[in-house]
Amino acid sequence: MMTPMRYIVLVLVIILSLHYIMSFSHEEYGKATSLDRIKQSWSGPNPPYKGGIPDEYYKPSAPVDLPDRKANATFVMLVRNSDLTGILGSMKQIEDRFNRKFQYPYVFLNEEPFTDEFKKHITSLTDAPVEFGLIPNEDWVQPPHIDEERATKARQEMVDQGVIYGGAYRNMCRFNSGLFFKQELLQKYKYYWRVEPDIKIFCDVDYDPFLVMQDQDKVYGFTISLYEYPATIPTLWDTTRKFIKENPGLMAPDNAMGFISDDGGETYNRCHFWSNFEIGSLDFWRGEGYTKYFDYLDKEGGFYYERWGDAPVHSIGAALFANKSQIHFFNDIGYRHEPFQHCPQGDVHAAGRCWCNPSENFDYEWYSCLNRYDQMF
Ligand SMILES: Nc1nc2c(ncn2[C@@H]2O[C@H](COP(=O)(O)OP(=O)(O)OP(=O)(O)O)[C@@H](O)[C@H]2O)c(=O)[nH]1
Ligand SMILES: *[C@@H]1O[C@H](CO)[C@@H](O)[C@H](O)[C@H]1NC(C)=O
Ligand SMILES: *[C@@H]1O[C@H](CO)[C@@H](O)[C@H](O)[C@H]1NC(C)=O
Ligand SMILES: [Mg+2]
Repeated sequence: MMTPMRYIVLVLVIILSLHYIMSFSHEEYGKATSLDRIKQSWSGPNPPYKGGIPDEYYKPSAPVDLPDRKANATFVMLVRNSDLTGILGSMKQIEDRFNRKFQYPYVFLNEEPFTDEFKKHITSLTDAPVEFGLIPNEDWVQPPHIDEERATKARQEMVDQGVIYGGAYRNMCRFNSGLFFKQELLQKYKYYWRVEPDIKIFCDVDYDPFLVMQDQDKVYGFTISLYEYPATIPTLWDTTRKFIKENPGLMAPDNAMGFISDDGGETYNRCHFWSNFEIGSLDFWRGEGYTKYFDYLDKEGGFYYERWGDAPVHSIGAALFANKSQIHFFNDIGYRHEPFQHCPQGDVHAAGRCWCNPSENFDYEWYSCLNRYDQMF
C-alpha cells in the first residue's frame, strides 16, 4: 500500500525528472529554465548586455581602438579559489580604469587547481586573454633543506610575540619573492603588474605604464612605501651584507642604497616598497644579481626561520641591482590596499578623474618612506 506522503513524493520526483530531461532534449524548454540561463551567461566571449529593455534605449560601446604598440606584459594574480569576490572587485576596476582600452592578458596562479566556477566568473569580466596556472608543489611548499623543528619553534615564538601569520603565509612570501617569475605561464612575458584582491584603483590610467617601463628602461614601479616590522626580519640585513661581501660587482653602479640605508649600507632602515602593488620587469628578477641573491636568502632559510616578506626582499633586490633611475614612483595611479592609500595630489588628481579624498594620502605620513625615495634625486 502507498501512503499519501509517498504518493506525493513519487509525483514530485516524476515532475522533476521530466523537467530535467526536457531541459536537455528540448532547446526552447531549456532556455526557459534558470539553470540554463546562468550557464549561457558564463560562456564567453561576452556579448553586449541586453536586459529585456527595447533596443532604442541602449548605447552600444564603441569598438575598442587598440593602441598600435603594446609592451610584452601581463597582469599577475596569486589567489585562492576563496579569493574570488575580492579579486573580481580588483579586476573590474583594472578593466574599467585601464585595461578595457589596452587589453593586456591576465595570468592567475594558485597552488590548488582553480574551480570552473572561479574561471567562469573571471573570464566574464574581460575580453583579454586569461590563463590559469597551477604552481608546482616544489615551488610552493617548504623546501627540504629547512629544519622543520627550528621552523616550528620560530613560528611559535612569533605567535607568542603577537606577530601573526603561519606556515602558508611563509610559502606565499617565498613564492612571491623568488618563484612567481619562474612559472611556466610567465615565461613569455617581460613585464608584469601584480594585483591583489580587494584593492582600489582610484584614477583613470589613460596611458600605458608597461610601455613607460619598457621605453625608459625601468625595472620596478611602486605607489606606496613604508617601514617593515623588525620582528619579521631580524637577520635579513646581516644576510644581505654577507651576500654583498661574497658577491662584489653585482650591485648597480648608481643603485638605490640611499632608499634602504641611512648609513651607506651599515644598517637597514626597514624601508620597502609595498609589494601588493608592483609594476615590474620579470627579466630583472630573472637576471644574475637577483637570482643569486634570492638563492642565497633561500638557503639561509629566513623565509621560514623568520618571516621575511616579499616586500623587503624585492625592495632590497631592486635597490641593490638596479640603478635608482630604474625605480619608478607611479604618482598618477591612485591606489588603496587596506589600510593605506596613495591619492594623487594637485593637477594629477583632476587629470586622472580620481575618486579618492586627496587629504587621505599616505605619501608623507610619518610611517611612509617616500621622502627617502625623493631624497635620492
Ligand atoms: N593561492 C594562494 N594565494 C595566497 C595564499 N595566501 C595569500 N595568497 C595571495 O597572496 C597575496 C598576498 O596575501 P595577503 O593575504 O593579501 O597578504 P597581505 O597583503 O600581506 O595581508 P593582508 O593585509 O591580509 O592583505 C594575495 O594576492 C593573496 O590572494 C595561499 O595560501 N594560496
Ligand atoms: C617577451 O619577453 C619574453 C621574456 O623576455 C621573451 O622570451 C619573449 O620572446 C618576448 N616576446 C616578444 C613577442 O617579444
Ligand atoms: C646602471 O647604469 C650604468 C651606467 O651608469 C650602466 O652601465 C648599468 O648597466 C646600469 N645598470 C642596470 C642594471 O641597468
Ligand atoms: Mg593583501
